[in-house]
Amino acid sequence: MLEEIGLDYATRPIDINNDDQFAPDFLKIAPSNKIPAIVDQDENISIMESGAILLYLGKKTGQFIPTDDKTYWQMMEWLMMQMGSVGPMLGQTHHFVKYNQGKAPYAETRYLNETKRLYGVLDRRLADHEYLADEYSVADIATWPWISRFDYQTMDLNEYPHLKRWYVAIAARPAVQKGYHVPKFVNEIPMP
Ligand SMILES: N[C@@H](CCC(=O)N[C@@H](CS)C(=O)NCC(=O)O)C(=O)O
Repeated sequence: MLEEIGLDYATRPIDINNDDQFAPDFLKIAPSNKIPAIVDQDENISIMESGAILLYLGKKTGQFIPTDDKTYWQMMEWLMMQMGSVGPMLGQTHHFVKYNQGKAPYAETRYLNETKRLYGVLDRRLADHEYLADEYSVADIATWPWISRFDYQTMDLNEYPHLKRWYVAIAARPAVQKGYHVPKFVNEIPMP
């Protein structure tokens, strides 16, 4: 998002494997001890939760928040779908299927089934929409990074052609190509 809107920013990596998210200074800006969180020094304001951060930055710069009422509410419903379903459920798939395979077969099946359901929901939406709302918006910006971990989720994007088309198109955006490697290079953008 910060690359898309073109604001100056600096990153402060929080190593969640080292419990940096529980440091008192971080808890002041992110009381729920989760990344990401931002501080806007122009306004002396801090914000946690990716959905709130995206809406804040979109409103601040007048970008990626649709101005037309109908499209605005489409953006809002798909952003909320990410916050309530895509993020939490695919996150559980990462936990059980990628990082703790074999420990809880019931949970692996449950979250993998939910992941497949959500890929299907997104695929059907994108069958007749270029983006989740009628224009590229914070709903796409919130959702794309979770789909970029299709390999962690053992998902084959080729089985979801509309989602794949959307994923590849967004991956080609210069801001995405740059932002993917912030704060540091880990891997190339995965391609189906
Ligand atoms: N709903 C939050 C979820 C953020 C989240 O789950 N962050 C994880 C990393 S992807 C985290 O900070 N985990 C640290 C912990 O649980 O202690 C958002 O969208 O910002």
